[in-house]
Amino acid sequence: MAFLKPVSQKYHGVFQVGDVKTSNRDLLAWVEETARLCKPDRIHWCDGSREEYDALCTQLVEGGTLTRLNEEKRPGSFLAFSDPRDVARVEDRTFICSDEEIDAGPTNNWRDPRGMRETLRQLFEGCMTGRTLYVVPFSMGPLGSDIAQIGVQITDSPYVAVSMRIMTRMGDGALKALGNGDFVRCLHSVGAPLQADQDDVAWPCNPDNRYIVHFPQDKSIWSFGSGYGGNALLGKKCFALRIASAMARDEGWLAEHMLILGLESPDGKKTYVSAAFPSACGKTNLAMIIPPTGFEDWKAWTVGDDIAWIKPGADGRLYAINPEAGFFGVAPGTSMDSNPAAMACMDRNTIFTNVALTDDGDVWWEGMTDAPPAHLIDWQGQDWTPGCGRHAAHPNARFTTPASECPTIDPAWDDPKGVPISAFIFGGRLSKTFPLVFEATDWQHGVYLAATMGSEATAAAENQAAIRRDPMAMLPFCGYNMGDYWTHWLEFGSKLNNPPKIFRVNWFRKDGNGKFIWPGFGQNMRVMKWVLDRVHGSVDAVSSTFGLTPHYQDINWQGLEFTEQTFRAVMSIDNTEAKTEAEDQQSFFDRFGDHLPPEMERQRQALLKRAN
Ligand code: O2Y
Ligand code: MN
Repeated sequence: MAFLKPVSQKYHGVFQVGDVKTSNRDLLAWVEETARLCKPDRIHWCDGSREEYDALCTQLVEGGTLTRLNEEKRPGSFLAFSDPRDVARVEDRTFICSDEEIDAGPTNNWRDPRGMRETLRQLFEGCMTGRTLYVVPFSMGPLGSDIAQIGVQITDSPYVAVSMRIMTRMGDGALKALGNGDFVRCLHSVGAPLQADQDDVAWPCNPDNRYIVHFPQDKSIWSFGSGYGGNALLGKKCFALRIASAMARDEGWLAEHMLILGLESPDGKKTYVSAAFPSACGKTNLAMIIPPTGFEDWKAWTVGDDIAWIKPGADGRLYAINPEAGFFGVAPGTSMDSNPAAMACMDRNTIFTNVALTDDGDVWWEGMTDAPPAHLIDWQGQDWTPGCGRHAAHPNARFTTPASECPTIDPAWDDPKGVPISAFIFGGRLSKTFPLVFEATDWQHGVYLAATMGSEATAAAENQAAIRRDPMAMLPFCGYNMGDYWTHWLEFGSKLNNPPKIFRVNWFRKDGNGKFIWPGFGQNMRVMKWVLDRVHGSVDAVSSTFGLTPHYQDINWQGLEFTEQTFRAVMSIDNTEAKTEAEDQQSFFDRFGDHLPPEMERQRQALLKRAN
């Protein structure tokens, strides 16, 4: 099995650093082919060891990409400032290259695979000159899990290599799990070759020439020009959602943009749920929820904060794994009040990106404390004082931290079997129309509720709140036609004997004065408890226009003053608004033409009928 090359031996014209511990011919051939195309100065096969991580971090500190934080305040932690032009995922530069445009669907940017391959070949030609090509083998999911998949990322960014060690099971273990098997090819370059004697910059990238490209048919990803987050850590959105959703359709499972949460009752019974929310709906807060007063003997356990891979088990239940091994969370707004577990995750061994640096070598961001420090270095490296009119941290600033550091991490989070899922929850951010919580009457109705969810966006023209649909929170992440994805959900559920119940929640309902009615955060546990009671059949529900809703007395109000009248306000349904909603859904459905499953329109007509 061992295919060993001694340190610093020449390997097809470039220096090979370290051992190659695989005999996987496809992998060796792909690395060779890529090295010929990208022309790096060196190749380094990542083994995933702590020593390698430390050495790469030291190299990044010496090169100016990372700043080592105060060892007493944040042991083992670093701060990176990105190029100000490279701060987030670039959806308009994200492409799905299926043979037929219709297979990408109306919600993706499609490009012809042949033309795109040619474009990419030209871009990647010589793009790693002067740099090291890192070969990063990784497992999405626990090593040896039937639900896990292996990927290999080739990158010229050491920042990406160290981040991949936090976010995935990276290195020798993944290579061993791969053996001679198949893997997802993830090719990444910051797109900034270095000419002889050219000094590097702290955050190399190529913002004018970014391409985040997916080829679902041959399970490969090519990413060029960005070193940031979802554009560059290819195991996350590119593989675990866009490529995996297409794999899941072909193989009969689900790859979803969902957190996984375990809720343990005082008698020790644990029930797992999986939940999808569009951005800015408090997904990480729910993944790490702290049960409030009135739930003293309850425990909440985090399995995952962003992505779930879900397969039917031999017992007919659905089992989910978190394919990731770390959290890549938004820092601004995270505080000891909003999410103490996330704060504890960041106590050590964390790489921060685009937050501010304090004078004593720690980090700060908006919302972390009530009062800001008197002086900071902001995310663009400039002096910052309160009231200077600029953000100290970029609004999309991130922390990258191992899941194992999380105080609420579930003991089964790394279990190769996964955890059994009893309910799916879908949420949006909507100030009106939708109640705090309601349950689908059956699987098909639940798929319709998930497909039509969304958040409010202000339509500039009319200054009116319109719903920006984000089906299953997968709009930017589904690797194929969203209409076919709904068909897959419908067929998937129809094969299950006892499918999980499906719920919609809305933490963001407002009153007549524009104030949020529901307190949110830890108080969401009260809604989750009702969800569990419905799953276990211990309470009945009331039929409504949108679905099944709770009785006031079936929610545990201990420790929260929330009158029946206020409950009625947060649960109220106006049939005129419901009718407007059903009518508004039509233009969204129309976009999918004959790829819209007829069941979706049947459900919409049924809603119209109930609203009338
Ligand atoms: O901005 C990025 O590059 C990352 S976006 C992201 C990161 C972690 C979890 N979710 C998301 C998302 O956009 O859903
Ligand atoms: Mn996400």
